Amino acid sequence: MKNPFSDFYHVPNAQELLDIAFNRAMKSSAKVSSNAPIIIKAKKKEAKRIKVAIDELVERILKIIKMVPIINELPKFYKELASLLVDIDKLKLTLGKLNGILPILSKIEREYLSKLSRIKEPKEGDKIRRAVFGRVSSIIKKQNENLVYLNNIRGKLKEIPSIDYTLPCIVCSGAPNVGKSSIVKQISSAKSILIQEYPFTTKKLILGHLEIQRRFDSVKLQIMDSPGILDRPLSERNNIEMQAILALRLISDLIIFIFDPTPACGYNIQSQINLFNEIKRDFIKNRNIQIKVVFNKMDLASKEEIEYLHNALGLTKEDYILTNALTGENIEPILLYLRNQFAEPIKIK
Ligand SMILES: Nc1nc2c(ncn2[C@@H]2O[C@H](COP(=O)(O)OP(=O)(O)OP(=O)(O)O)[C@@H](O)[C@H]2O)c(=O)[nH]1
Ligand SMILES: [Mg+2]
Repeated sequence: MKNPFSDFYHVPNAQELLDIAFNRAMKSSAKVSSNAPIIIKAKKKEAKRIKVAIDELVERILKIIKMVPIINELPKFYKELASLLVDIDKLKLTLGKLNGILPILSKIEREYLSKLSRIKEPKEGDKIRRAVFGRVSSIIKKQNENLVYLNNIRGKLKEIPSIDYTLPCIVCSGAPNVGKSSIVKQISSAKSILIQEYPFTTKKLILGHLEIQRRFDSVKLQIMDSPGILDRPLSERNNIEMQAILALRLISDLIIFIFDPTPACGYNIQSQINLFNEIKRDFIKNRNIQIKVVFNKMDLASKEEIEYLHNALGLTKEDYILTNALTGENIEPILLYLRNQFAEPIKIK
């Protein structure tokens, strides 16, 4: 499904909105016959300007409000992810405040058009239009904070990946800095992923794809890179870690769990094992999905470090894949594993 926020376009600030509306208003021209009395011409001209300005503002604000999907009606994954990225209550309140000014603008329009219809001198028309623009300006300027807020959260929401629910989704998970992004980069189309030597480089869910050839056809897999997760109680995890948990919980059809058997990542083996066990316990059981173990950084890992991890997890040599995600050495077994897993046509979810 397409990211429901993909049509959430740039939100103009108050000044931009006013400039657009007033410019259009001043460029508008009323239909009035050239030999009409000057007072009629003035009334028509200013009425048109007032209408164009206010209608433009109402229309643009309505468009902004409609651009934001109703969060409660979204599929669970998008709903929960949006709640992690933005304060939904604040978002609703902001939209409510913007919506609240629409009847006020319409009321001003009615009120001043009626005043305009009663003018006696052409120059009074100009005064009335200026008064309308003044009142409208102050109303819109009071909304500036709300408009800027919407434009800011838009940046975050637009980055949510578009998940195709009909294709399998493989989530790469593990502690921070173990090489998750490096592996996703090696095996998928996501080539511009940021890789750095410090933890929490990845702060959001990133989706790549991998095409698997089968006997008679091919299938596209979704490969998801996720932020690192720390071994700590769920309630203490931050919003970055919670995005990874969300992906494991709601969209994973298979999990690749990546260990760094060396001290390089900065998180000890026991904490990585605890995290692995938690994921197995909380996100694998009852869901009938597979978890594949990868020991990354094979170039740095000593024989003892690998053996220790291997024994601590109670695995056989066939149960895990040793990789060097930096060079791509031994990445092929991951691809082979995925090919085998999805050798059969996939049941649509
Ligand atoms: N020597 C070696 N370094 C690696 C290997 N894989 C990744 N690295 C390095 O480890 C660091 C972290 O790699 P990332 O791919 O960003 O790790 P990550 O798990 O995505 O990290 P976060 O997004 O911060 O959780 C980078 O400096 C990588 O170059 C490997 O197999 N060998
Ligand atoms: Mg990363």
